[in-house]
Amino acid sequence: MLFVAGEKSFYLPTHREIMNKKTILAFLIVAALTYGALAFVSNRKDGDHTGISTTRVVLTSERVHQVVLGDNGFEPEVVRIALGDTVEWSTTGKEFYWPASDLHPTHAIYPAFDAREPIGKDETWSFVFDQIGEWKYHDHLAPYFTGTVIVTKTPP
Ligand SMILES: [Cu+2]
Repeated sequence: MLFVAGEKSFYLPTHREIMNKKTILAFLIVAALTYGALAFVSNRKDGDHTGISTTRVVLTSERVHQVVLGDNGFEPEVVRIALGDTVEWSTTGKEFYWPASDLHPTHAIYPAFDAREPIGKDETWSFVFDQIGEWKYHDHLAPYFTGTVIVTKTPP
C-alpha cells in the first residue's frame, strides 16, 4: 500500500503482507531445522554403515583367548568364553605340546578339539569352540597337565 505524504512517498506493508513475511520466515526456519535434523540423522546412519563399528562388534563378540602352557600347566587353567570364540595355546616350555579334549588318549568327548599333532614350542595352536559345554582337556604329551574351557551361548 503506497502512502503519499507531502513530497515523500513511502511504502507501508499491509497487515496481510506482514503476515506473509512472518509465515515465509517461519517456514524457512522450520525448513532449516528439518533439514538440519534430517542431515544429523542421515549422518548417524552413514556412520553405522561405514563398516567400522560393525567390524568392531565382530571382533569383540568373537574374541581370542590366550592360554599358556608353562612349567605348572595351563594358565589360566579355566577359561570362560562365548560360543564362536577362539582359544589360542602357546607354551613357555622348551618341548612340544598337544592340546586335546578328554578323555586321554582317545579325545572322544570333543573330537574336533584336538591338535592331532605335536605343536612346536614356538608355535601356537588355535581352536574355535562351536559347541556349548564345559570342555576338559589335557596336553596329550603330558596328560597330567589339564585345563577346562567353559563355552556359553553369550559372553560370560
Ligand atoms: Cu590325550
